[in-house]
Amino acid sequence: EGVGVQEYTGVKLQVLMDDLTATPEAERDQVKGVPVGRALLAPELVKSIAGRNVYLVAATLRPETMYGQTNCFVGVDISYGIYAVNDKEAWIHKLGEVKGWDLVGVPLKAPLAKYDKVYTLPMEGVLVTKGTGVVTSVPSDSPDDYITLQDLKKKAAYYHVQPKWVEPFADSFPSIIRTPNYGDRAAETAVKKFKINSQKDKLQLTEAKGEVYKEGFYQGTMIIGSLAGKSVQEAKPLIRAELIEQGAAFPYCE
Ligand code: A2H
Repeated sequence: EGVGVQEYTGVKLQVLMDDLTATPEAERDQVKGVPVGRALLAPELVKSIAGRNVYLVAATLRPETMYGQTNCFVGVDISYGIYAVNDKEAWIHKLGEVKGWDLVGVPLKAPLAKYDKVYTLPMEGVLVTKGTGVVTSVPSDSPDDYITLQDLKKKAAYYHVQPKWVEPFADSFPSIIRTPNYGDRAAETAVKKFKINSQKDKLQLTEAKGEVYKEGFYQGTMIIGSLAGKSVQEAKPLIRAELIEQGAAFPYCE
């Protein structure tokens, strides 16, 4: 990690624009009289992104866990910019802006994930100052992701999410790393061990995160994908390189 520089991987989750178009307006939920979810289709925005592939970019420290993605998290009150880029250039020309609320329910294709389609969902602790403000979710190996997904399942109406965005993923997510002390679903084991009831249990979550990270990184073995059987330490840089090679990710430092 060196002198205060974090080496993240920027993972590109592609917005499934066609599926987005098919969403009936009537399915949108309301918060204080304002419709929420999937306003990425606002007409002026559609015009400015016409013909482009649109991605949500998530910064992760665990590229080897991308097989276990079940959804993506955003902060509902964060403003996200939409920028035009290509592989060689970044243009300082903003196409538009969306509130996190308007990304909730947006369908995505996540690289290496077992699902053809995952959804963008709300998370309370997303920091506007870290990475891209987009967190890809791996409930098998991240206690934050696991407990947030369970919260959304239990309180779908409260969080303004549709059950179909959550239920198919919340229990049947794949195991991707085997660990000697925490099993194949290290995050779930840790959430139980530290008696974590919701995403608001910050202190226990910090402890759980540390434990799961150590256990997975130092003692974990991949049980899925092209590097099944290899240790997490061996697999991590190789899977990162594979994602970058495919054009599904890029190195991201801050
Ligand atoms: B990690 P660090 Cl499987 N706000 O990716 C809150 N959290 C954020 C964020 C933001 N704006 N941007 C990134 N993150 C999360 C995978 C993962 C992560 C696993 C296990 C642990 C883990 C799947 N989610 O992180 O403070 C992202 O989640 C444990 C901390 O820079 C990213 O990696 O160390 C991690 O936090 C970066 O946090």
